[in-house]
Amino acid sequence: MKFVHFSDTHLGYSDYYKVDPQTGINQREQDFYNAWNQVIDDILQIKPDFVIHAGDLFHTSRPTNRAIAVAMEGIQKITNNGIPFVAISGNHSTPKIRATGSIFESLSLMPNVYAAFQSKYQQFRIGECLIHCVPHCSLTEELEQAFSEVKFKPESDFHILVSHGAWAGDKSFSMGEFNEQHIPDPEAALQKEFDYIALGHYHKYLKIKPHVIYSGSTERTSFNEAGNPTGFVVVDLEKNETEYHAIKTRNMFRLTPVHCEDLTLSQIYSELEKISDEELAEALVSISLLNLRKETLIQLDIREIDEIFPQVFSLQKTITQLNATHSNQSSAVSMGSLPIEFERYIENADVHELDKTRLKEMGVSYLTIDEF
Ligand SMILES: [Mn+2]
Repeated sequence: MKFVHFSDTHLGYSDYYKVDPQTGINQREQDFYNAWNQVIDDILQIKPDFVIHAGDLFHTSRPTNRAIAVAMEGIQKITNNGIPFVAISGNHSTPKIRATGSIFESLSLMPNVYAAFQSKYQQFRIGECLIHCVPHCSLTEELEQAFSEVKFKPESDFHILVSHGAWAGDKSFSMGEFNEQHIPDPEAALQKEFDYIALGHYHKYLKIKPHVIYSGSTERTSFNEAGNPTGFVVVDLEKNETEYHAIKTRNMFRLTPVHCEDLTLSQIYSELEKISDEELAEALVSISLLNLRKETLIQLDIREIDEIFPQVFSLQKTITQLNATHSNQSSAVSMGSLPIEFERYIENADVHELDKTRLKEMGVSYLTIDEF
C-alpha cells in the first residue's frame, strides 16, 4: 500500500497586485494553483493507492468559484484514475458559523472522495487501510470528543490518523493563529501506535517521529516560511518508508539585514547593489535596513531601492530608525507614513522665511499618534 500525503494547499490565496499575463489571474493566486497542479500531476505519475489531504485545502471557508473549480478539477483527475481522495478540513477552511455550511459537503458528493469536516471523528476504509480522520474542531470539547472516539478495528491491517493542528508539547509547530487547535499525542492516550499520522497545519515539512509527519505546505503564505521546501510525502506502508518530494515554486528570500548606523546614503545603496543578484529573479524578497540615522532616513528614496532590484517579483522593505536617546534601540519605520513623508516633503520644500526645523517638529508632533 502506497499513498500520498499532502496538505495546506490554500487554494484561493492571493497577494500583491500583479497579474499572470497568461491567465489574467492574480499572480500569487495562480502560483498556488500551479503548485496544486504540480502535485496532482506528480500523483498521476506515482499512481498511489490513495491520497490524503490533511487540511487547509482552501485558504478560506468560503472559497471563490475559481478556487473551487481548480480543486474539483484536480481531485477529479485523481479519482478518475481510480485513486480515492481523503480530505479533512483545517482551520482555514472550517466556517466559523455552522449555518454557513461547508464546501466539503459538496466535495464529498464526488465519487471516490471521502471528506471529514463536521468537527467530529470519522473513519474511512480503503482496502486494508482504516483512515481515522479528526478534522479541525471549532471547540476544544469537540476535539476531545473526536479523539476519544478513535477506534482500532483489529481486522484492518493498517491504521492511519489524519489531523490538522499544532502537535501538542512543542510550541514551534504552532502557526500562531488564533483558532488553531492543539493535538494531544493520541498514541499516548490510546496506548496504541498508528502506522502513520498525517498532519496538516504547520507549513514546513517535519518528521516529529518517523511515522508522524507534517507534509508542510505546497506554497508559502508568508516570509516566515522563506527557506521552507514545498512539496508532499509518499508513504509505503509495507516497506515502512516515507519519502519527501519537493515541487518547484516561486523562490522566497529573506536577505541578511543591512546595518546602517555607520553608513551614508550612497553606502547603503551600494550595499544593496552588492546583494542584488540573478538568483533573486522573479522571487519574493524581503530586505531589512536597520538603525538608519534620522538624517539618512529622510533622504532615503524608496524608488531608488526598488530600482536596485528590478529582477524581483516583489520587494518587502523593513526599515528601522536609530533611536537617538537610546542608541542601542531602534524603532520600525513605515515608509510612506505621514510623519516621515511630511519631513521628507519639508526637507525639499521652499518654505521662504519660515523656520524649517520648527515646522518639521510641529508637523510631526501633530501627525504622530503615540503607540502603546
Ligand atoms: Mn495552513
